[in-house]
Amino acid sequence: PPRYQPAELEPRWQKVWREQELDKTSTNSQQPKYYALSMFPYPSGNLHMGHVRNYTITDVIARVRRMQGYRVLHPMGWDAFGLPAENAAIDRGIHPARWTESNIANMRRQLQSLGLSYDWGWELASCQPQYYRWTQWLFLQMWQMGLAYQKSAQVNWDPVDQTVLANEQVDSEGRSWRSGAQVEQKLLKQWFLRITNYAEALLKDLDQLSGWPERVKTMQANWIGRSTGAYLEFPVVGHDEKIAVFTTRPDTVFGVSYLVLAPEHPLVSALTAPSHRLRVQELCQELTNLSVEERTANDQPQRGVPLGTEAVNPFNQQRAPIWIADYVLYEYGTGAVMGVPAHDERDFSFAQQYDLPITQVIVPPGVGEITPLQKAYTEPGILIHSGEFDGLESPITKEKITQTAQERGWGEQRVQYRLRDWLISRQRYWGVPIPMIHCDHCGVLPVPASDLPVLLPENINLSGRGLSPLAQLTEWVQVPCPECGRPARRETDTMDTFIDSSWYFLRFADANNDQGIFDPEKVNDWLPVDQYVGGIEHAILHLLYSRFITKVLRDQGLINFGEPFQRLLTQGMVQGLTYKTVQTGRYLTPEQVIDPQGECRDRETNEPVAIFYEKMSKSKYNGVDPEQVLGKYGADTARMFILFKAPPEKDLEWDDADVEGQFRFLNRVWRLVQNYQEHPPKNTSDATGAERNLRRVIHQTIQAVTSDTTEEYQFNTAIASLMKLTNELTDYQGTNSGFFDEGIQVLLTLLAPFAPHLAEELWHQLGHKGSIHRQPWPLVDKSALVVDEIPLVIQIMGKTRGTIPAPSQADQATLEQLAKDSDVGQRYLQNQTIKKVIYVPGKLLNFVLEP
Ligand code: ANZ
Ligand code: ZN
Repeated sequence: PPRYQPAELEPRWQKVWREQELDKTSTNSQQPKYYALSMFPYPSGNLHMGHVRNYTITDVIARVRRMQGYRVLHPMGWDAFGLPAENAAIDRGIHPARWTESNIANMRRQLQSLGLSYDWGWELASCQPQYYRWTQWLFLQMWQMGLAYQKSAQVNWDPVDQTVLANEQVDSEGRSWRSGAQVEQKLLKQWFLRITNYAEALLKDLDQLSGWPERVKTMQANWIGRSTGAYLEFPVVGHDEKIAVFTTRPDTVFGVSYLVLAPEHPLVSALTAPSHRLRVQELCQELTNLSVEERTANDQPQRGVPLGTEAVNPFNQQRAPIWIADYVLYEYGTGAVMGVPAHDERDFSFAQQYDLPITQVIVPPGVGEITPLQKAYTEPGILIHSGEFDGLESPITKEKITQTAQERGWGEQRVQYRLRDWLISRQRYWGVPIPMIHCDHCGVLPVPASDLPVLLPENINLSGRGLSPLAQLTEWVQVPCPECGRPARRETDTMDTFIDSSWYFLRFADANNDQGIFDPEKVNDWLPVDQYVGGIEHAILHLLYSRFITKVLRDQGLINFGEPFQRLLTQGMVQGLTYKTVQTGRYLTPEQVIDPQGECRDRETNEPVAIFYEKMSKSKYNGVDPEQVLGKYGADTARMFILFKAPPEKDLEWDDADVEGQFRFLNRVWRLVQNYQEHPPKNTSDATGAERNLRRVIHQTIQAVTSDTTEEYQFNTAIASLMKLTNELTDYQGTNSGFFDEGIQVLLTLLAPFAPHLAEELWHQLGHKGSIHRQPWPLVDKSALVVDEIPLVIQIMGKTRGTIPAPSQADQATLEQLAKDSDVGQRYLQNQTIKKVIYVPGKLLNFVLEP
């Protein structure tokens, strides 16, 4: 019999499938739709194991749905703009477009060798003019809706990549998500999208997303950061201006001992007394160059200076000095706070440092004022020193005080979000040009829609970093004003690439449309995405932006849904075996260590080496190249291993022995089918107990694999079920059986989404004509699942004493009698008084005896 040779049969079937257009998207509207989508990759040049895992998961889901009769949209494309292409151009003199094209070609070939069932007719790349034309169109729509605007702002400046970054792209330590550089602050005129208009909707609609991991929803909610509180105004002594603060604790307003403005606050200059001007200017200068993280770091004393003026607390007429300080941010709330040292930690340390009064206005119930106060009391309590509010409980007083402020014209209730508008300007070449024109006479104007796309010029000098490459291209920048015709200038910023990826899932539903962004009917038909699969690293950025753009297009009347992704699966990382020196923390290759099995040491320095699993990466020498695994075992084994090794959300530890194990399993299936062909069993019609048993395993497998691939996504247990069925069938070989044929057919059909090549090959060896991937998904015959006999566990006083075979349909009384009559019963129950019997149906009887 022929041997299992994936290297030969996999490319052969891939060719046949391509010729037969097996993966073409069905347009039969009689079928229910299913949209299965993986996050499209950045074309860096080569697939890594994380990609393989992501796309394999989605592929299995898509294949199962197809066999279940859905018309499935399962597309693939390229998130093709971005800095690496530009940096490659600078480093190696290749044009970003050529570099990107050749990377795409290579990665497409790699994807195809994995047997992923994409309809390549719907492929798109965000760097193609036929795509980014509509990204520009989308921008212009947002401009018209008042959602795109330009403003001067303190922005995050990445000194390595020489570009600004959105807040979302700076981590909690103030580093760039891409270059890792410490981000600086710069005042620049930039383009923004008004995502804050959608803060409430983005938060509220998270409730609809029952198919999303809780963790991701929590991350989004925290990012949006909704606080309810009060907006309160404090008059300033000797000035007409008032200082507005946002506070979540209006109940503490009688404890205000000072006010603080952010150094950037527009009132700082007007409210600074001449005697204080010098020190105020000094501190402002010092602070404006620091990032938020540096300004608010906890490991240093707070920096502040008084302005020399005072405000009046409208509630008790007390005067409060006005300060500026590092811990108040201009970007949040009103850029000013009321300092309540007794009840806020940062205010407490600030007051201690600068000797400001600390007045308790909330005390623990039944305890009273704490003297001396060692730290801020932030718990709820009873109000004191608070005039008409004395004796009330603090939580309910929040509203009372806000209401009082409202009645007397001092303030109002306010909802505040942490979310900021989305900064989309980038001073780089390889991105979508923002389609705007600056005219000295007419102002800022949109490029007329008929002039789209604004093409990226091909002839560009990318010699080094620095000024935006487009800004240096005078002949490209110069353009007649669309309004007055006089010489004007193109906008030279390009868009953040997260805009490209915030609408591609819509375009996939109508990828080749050259008349419009898409046909709304098609998008409303295919969307929302039924299953989206991708990395947890996109929990905030990409998913939030995509939800935002979807809502914008809905409000514009283009589409009829507000949430793009019904179900979201965030797959875990693929980790590789890592060697790292214990003291010096250097990563080593397996070749650089001795005795990797026992006590591991650096071959060169003899330093002890720690062995553990960590996310695969080049710099850690722990990566496994997909091409190598494919070359050795084939795509089917790689797919099986990845799905079998861990549930999809969990991290996966790469293990060569387990890869080998899956290869052996596929070989077992292969041999089973070869034997079956050589010695076909005779069909018998008498259904013996053993035969019914086989049929039950067959249908249990259908049931398990179906739910594991459509409901819970437990591909590992699905494969375990397939292994069990294979074993069962192998045990039956040589026996004549009426159910053996069914068993083989079911095994191959259920295996098809996981190991598509092997299943197809064996299917054809059995003489079938059409593709196994066009077979209907097997259905469970409920009657086959009925068990005649169950093993009933007998317990005495909770201790298992034995198991007896029992009819599955028998009632409790019958089972009790059976148990008493059994050997176990004879031994343990004779001459005993039974106090009660606990029955777990289908499983056990527990006899509780009188002592
Ligand atoms: C007085 C007060 C008393 C406060 C108290 C807290 C406790 P979240 O939950 O993040 O919304 N705050 C307001 N604007 C600020 C800014 N621009 N920079 C720094 N801090 C600012 O927090 C709201 C609280 O953070 C506000 O409530 C304010 O301090 C401070 F016992 O006001 B609170
Ligand atoms: Zn003009």
